Amino acid sequence: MKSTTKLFALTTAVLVSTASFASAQTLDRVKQRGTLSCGVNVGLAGFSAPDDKGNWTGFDVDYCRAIAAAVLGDATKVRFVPTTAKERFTALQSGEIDVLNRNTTWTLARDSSLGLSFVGTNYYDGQGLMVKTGLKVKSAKELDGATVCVQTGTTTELNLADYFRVNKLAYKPVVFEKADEILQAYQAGRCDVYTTDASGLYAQRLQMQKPDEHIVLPEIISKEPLGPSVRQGDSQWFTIVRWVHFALLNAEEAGITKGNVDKMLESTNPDVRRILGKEGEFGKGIGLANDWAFQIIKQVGNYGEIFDATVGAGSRINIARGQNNLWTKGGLQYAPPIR
Ligand SMILES: N[C@@H](CCC(=O)N[C@@H](CS)C(=O)NCC(=O)O)C(=O)O
Repeated sequence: MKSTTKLFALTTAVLVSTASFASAQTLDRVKQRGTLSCGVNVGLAGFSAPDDKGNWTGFDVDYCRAIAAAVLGDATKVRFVPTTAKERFTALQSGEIDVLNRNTTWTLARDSSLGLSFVGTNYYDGQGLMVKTGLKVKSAKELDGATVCVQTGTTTELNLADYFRVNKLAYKPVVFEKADEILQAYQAGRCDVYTTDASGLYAQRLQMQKPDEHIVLPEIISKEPLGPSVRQGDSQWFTIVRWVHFALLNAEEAGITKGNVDKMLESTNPDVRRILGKEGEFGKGIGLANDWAFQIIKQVGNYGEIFDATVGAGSRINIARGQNNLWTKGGLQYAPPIR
C-alpha cells in the first residue's frame, strides 16, 4: 500500500470509529456494563450530594436511579460521576457518562452545537439573586455598582450580563469555578450578590453559617428549564431517557406511588394497567422489559414523591411545587400518554 493510501485508510478508520461511537447503542453498552454511568453535580443539596459514606441523594440522583431501574431492573446499579459546570458537557461528549443529570439548563446552543440532546424539562427554574439582609436591598433594580459572585461555564454568567446591561446597571463580576468557592467568598464579603438558579440559591443558603441573614430578591431574571441530556446520535437511548421522565409524571398523575404500586397491579384502570405493563407491549418499543415503569415506581417512586423528598415539602430546602406541579394542578409538568 502506498503511504498516501495508508494515510487515507487510517483517517477513514478514525472517522468511522468516532462516528460509530457517537451512534453506538448506549442501551447495549449500559446492559453489557451492568451499570449506568450518570453525570451529576459535585455537590448541590437537594439535587445531588454524597454523604460521608458516599451515598448519593437528590432530585438528579433519583433520575439516574430511575433510568437504571427501567433499563437494568435495579435502581442501585448506577455509577455517579461528579462533574463541575465546566466539565459536564465533555464528560457526555467523550462517552464517560451515558446521561447528564446535573441541574443543567436546556438552551439552543447546548442542544445543537455542543452535541447534546435534552430529553425534556424535569425542573422549571429561573435565575435569582441573593443578598445579605444587612444591605437593606429590596429589589434587583437597587444593585447598581454591586459586586456579583458567579460560576463560570453556566447560563448564569450570561444572564447576569444581559440583565445588568438591559437595566443600565453597573456591576463587577467575581467569577469562580466551583459553587463552594462562591459560598466562601460571598459569606466572607467578597461580593454583595450571589446569583444562580433560584433552586441553587435556596440549597446553598442552607449551607451558610447564618441562613436567616440572606434573602433571595423577588426578581427572577431568566428561564432555566433544567433537564436530563444525552449525546446526539442515539435516538433509541434518547427515547428511553425521555420516557423515564414521562413515566415518572404519568405515574404521579395516575396516583401510582412507591407504596401502592404492588396493589395497583390489580387495578382495572386501563391507564394504570398500561403504565405498569399489565396491558400492551409498550416496553418492547423502547427496547426494555414490559415492567420498566413498574420498576421505576417500585424502586424510586413517582415524580411528585421524588420532588417532595429531595427539594420539596418533605426536604430541608422546602421549595414549593409551583410551576413544577402537574398540569392537572396548575403547573407545567405534562407528559404524553403511555399508549
Ligand atoms: N442551570 C445553570 C447553572 C448550573 C450550575 O452549575 N449551577 C451551579 C450553582 S448552583 C452549581 O450547580 N454549582 C455546583 C458546583 O459546580 O460546585 C446551567 O446549566 O448553566
